[in-house]
Amino acid sequence: MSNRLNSTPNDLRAFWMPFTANRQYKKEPRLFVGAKDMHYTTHDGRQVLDGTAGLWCVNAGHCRPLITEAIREQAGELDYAPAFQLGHPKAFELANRLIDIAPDNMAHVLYTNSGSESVETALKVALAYQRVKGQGSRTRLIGRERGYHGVNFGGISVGGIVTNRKMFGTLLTGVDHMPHTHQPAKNAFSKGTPEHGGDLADELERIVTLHDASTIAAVIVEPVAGSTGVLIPPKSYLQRLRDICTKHGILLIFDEVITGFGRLGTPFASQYFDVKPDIMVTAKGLTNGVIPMGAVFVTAEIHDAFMQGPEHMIEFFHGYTYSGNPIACAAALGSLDTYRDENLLTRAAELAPYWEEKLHSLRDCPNVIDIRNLGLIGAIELKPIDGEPTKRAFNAFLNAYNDGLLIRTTGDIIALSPPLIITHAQIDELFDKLRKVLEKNI
Ligand code: PXG
Repeated sequence: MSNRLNSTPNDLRAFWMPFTANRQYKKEPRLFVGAKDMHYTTHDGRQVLDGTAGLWCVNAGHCRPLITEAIREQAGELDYAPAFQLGHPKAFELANRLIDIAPDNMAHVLYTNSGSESVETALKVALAYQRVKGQGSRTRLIGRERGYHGVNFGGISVGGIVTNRKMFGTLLTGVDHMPHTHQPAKNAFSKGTPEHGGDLADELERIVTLHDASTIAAVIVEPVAGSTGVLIPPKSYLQRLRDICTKHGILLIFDEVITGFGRLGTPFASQYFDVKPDIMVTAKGLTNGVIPMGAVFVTAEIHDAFMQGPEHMIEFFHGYTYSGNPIACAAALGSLDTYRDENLLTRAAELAPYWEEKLHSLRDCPNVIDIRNLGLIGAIELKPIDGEPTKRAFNAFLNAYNDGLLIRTTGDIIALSPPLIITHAQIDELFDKLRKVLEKNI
């Protein structure tokens, strides 16, 4: 038993924080104690404009009444129901509501508790699908360099961010990676989808030729890569991936954890690009980030392939204690109601031209080597300080935080993804603040 007498309530040591510079943080802590709509309140009583929707998840803004009420009510009515062999009404209602806004080939939903679990679920569905279809030799999974698919073993195996992979041994076997699509020499300062690089999709053909299609189960990509520092797919790239997958009987998985729920001005990126995956991975905006939850969408063809054998038998040996947790479902329904009532799933399309103009106006700031955008996403790539990679962007993050603006940084890239309720005046405020930070940060 821990000796409680040794701990003090405000001691920061016990919590080993995720993806955090723990030693720096604990010397100079940054805590949020409240939030409303577009703003956080810090422990020292300051307002911080949320330029990142938390971690790309608070799409409707903070502490929205329909969501908080739904959670409160559900907690008092049905707190938990076993997820296996039993159910509760909201899990079914939510699945139907999700299918209503999904790309029209999506027919069924599996629940998870995070983006990482959604990725693992999607990869397992893909492998098992090939097997139930009698194509058990299709075991390979293809990801992409610089891809981010969460932090679990399947996700880091198909992912392509070296810092997230290198400490963890051999990972999943039978995984290959397509090249990333970042070509700053050709595409720097592109507005929207870049002109060059659609042909990089043909690298998938090369990989298929190397391994043979009969060994490949699925390809997984983020339609817009987020965590790596925002890489917008070049024109025609996603359609070409789709065509190659279709030609070779390979499943295409879109990881829509950050693009899902309105980020590009359509409910999902699939609809924005008019490219349909076979499996779609989501989380984050599903519950507005308020309760951990993810959802994996699959086509009828995939689902139906499993529905065979004796009816009393479990068709797919997978699921979590908290799959479709009642309070999570209530939070998701409250989020969908909010998105619907305020037209938030399409609002980014209206804001995108103004957002793009203001974002690209920072081009003349010191050390800016690229700016990219799509929907309500923006990225500003900075020239690294010689010998101290990541420091310039981290300094910008600290300065912005101290000046009342929340930004995200990865490497030397600043990523922006505000709640979809942001106003034009708040877009002005965000970029005015950021300009001051960049001008100071040389
Ligand atoms: N897939 C994608 C595409 C993601 O962006 C995950 C899976 C994993 O989700 P969970 O819920 O397990 O974290 C993500 C998560 C950032 C940032 O600042 C991005 C994520 C998480 C935290 C920070 O870019 N993406």
